Amino acid sequence: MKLERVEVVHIALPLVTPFRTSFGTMTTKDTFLLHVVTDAAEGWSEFAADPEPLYCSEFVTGAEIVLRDFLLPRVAALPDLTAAAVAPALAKVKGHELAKAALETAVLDAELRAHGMSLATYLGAVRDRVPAGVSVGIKDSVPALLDDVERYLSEGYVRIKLKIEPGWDLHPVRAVRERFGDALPLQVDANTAYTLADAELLRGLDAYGLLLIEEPLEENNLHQHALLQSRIATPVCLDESLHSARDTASAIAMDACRVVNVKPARVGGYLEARRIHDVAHAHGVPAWCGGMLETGIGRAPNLALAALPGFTLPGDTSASSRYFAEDITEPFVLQDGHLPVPRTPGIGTEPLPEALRRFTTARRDLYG
Ligand code: OSB
Ligand code: MG
Repeated sequence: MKLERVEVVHIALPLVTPFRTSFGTMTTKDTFLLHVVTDAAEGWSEFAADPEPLYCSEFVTGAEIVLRDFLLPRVAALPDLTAAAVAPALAKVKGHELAKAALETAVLDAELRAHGMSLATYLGAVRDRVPAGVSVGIKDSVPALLDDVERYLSEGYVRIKLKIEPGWDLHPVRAVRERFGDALPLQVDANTAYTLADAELLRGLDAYGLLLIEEPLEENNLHQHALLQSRIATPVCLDESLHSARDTASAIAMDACRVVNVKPARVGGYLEARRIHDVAHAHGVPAWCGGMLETGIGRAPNLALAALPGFTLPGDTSASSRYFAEDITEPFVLQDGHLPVPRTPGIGTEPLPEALRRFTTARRDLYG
């Protein structure tokens, strides 16, 4: 393929409910889509990070500049553009995995459309629907949390993840266990909010039979996560600290994690995400597909990934209605606790032009 044109489409979609984590509160999904035009087909992707660098170091304004000035010129210079050629062409640019992932995914969407193949088939999906978990934000009170969890369970979600932070950890977990029972698949996500000095407090979570505790300590500190794992029974799961298959291999070898959260954006795209899946699967380490409150453009390819055999735990791939009253694609609807794996060519969805127009805040040509 040959790259002909690339545009960014900035969008802002109100969330149905504010989403509070240990790093901040989101009320709007504010990001950009990448629209790639090649001589063979067109492709779409969604940049996964936020306007502020609070979950990770990347952010919306910065990513647009990185794409325009450093990533697109390298990809445009490729004599034969394929998705597999994107990461090698970008390897000399340090970091910026989420921006790289957006570019690789849009190219992959175009390439697969040109071949009439779905991303699920390309990645090796073995399921046509995937169980859906839901990530529940920090609330002002335990009764408000219990109401939220009750509503999600009545909608059919098969696993609950509670966001935690110092001051909002043992108490809400105990309340959810007491109300909904020991059989409820339950896990927590601290988004780096604790230190090793909190090990005894975190050990208190062992009493509640959690599936895992996600990213309790600072990003990239595999050593301290391994020390924590040696002191608690709850399996440690890494999110922010895993940027590649190599990181994942190191973390598993060090016993810094016993579960892997795979977010394609965080690791530079679906090709590296597939390799992380393979590393985890080969070690018998359970994996699941994380999320970044994506619109349908980011959600569709995550569902394809989540259908691989090593994704043995339900992911954060929730239905569109958990996030938005109206999405920019056909919505993904929960059915019997599951979401369907898209099976049409490419990522398996595209923006609905009229909805996209209404949620668009700016459009700019980045190339061509
Ligand atoms: O840490 O998994 C996280 C959302 C935004 C940024 C980071 C995270 C999350 C979530 C929600 O937990 C996942 C989702 O429902 O998309
Ligand atoms: Mg997380």
